[in-house]
Amino acid sequence: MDIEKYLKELKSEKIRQAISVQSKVIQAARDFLTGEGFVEILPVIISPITDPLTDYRLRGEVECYGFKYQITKSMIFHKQIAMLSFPRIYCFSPNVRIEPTERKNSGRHLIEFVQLDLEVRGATREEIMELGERLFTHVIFRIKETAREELKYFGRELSEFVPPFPRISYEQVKASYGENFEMVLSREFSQPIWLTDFPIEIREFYDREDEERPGTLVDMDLIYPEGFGEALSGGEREYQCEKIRRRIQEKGINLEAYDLYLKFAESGLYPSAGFGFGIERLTRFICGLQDIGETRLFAKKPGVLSL
Ligand code: ASN
Repeated sequence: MDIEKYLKELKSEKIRQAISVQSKVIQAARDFLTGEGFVEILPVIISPITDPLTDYRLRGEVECYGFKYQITKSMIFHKQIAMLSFPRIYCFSPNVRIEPTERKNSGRHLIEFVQLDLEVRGATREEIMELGERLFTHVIFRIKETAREELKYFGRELSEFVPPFPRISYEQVKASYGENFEMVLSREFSQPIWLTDFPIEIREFYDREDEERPGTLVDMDLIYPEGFGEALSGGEREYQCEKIRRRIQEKGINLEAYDLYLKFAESGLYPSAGFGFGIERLTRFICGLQDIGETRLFAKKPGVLSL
């Protein structure tokens, strides 16, 4: 491990400026969500269940008292279950995703990161997208007011972001922009763009399938402009036990792995919708940084031993 690197990071003016922005982003988001009637819940770090995510991401597992716990990849299931307690929740949720080493220098991937994860009981995708737009514009507005010095340091002029943001479906985007559509889209637009209606094969089992258009999900990503890529990801959720069971099986996942979650679904979950906003990526976008490693202390890049 490169101790010199850490000493440099700890004393780096650039990283300190970025973290100062980040701390103001967190404050602004908290204020906004409190004003919207949300309750902040504390993060879950280990649990018998977590987001399956795609196969190439290895499983982070710990054994405690002979039980197998997974390290949280996202709090998706806990958010859904927490709807039984509160109608609107959010959490600054640390996630660990063991990304392939090839992503080491992508500028956008850390294996340990934090997402602002929220969920709203009974919400539609429309409502949650509108909330996402207001959250984003509120944070940007507040940062322009409270982080003038930091933005000056980065030479960053943030444009006016005016909702509603443009929308494009996955099908349209693939037809017009080809395989590398996310980056092409992100470079082409000057406003954030909503990417909607992902096909069922390329997402996990928990976002709701549109009954009128089988095979298409009622979900969305928000893509930053200026080539910064994905900002958030979310959607409406499957909440009926039978549908969840079928979706798990269609993914070729053993039902037993989600036995505990299915028990909650059997006893009744609310319909809900939500999303997760990556905090380091938001910091990277606001500061205009190429390297996400500069948005936090102790940043962990795929394949690199880090503190
Ligand atoms: N947080 C995301 C969501 O709410 C899920 C994820 O991060 N994989 O949909």
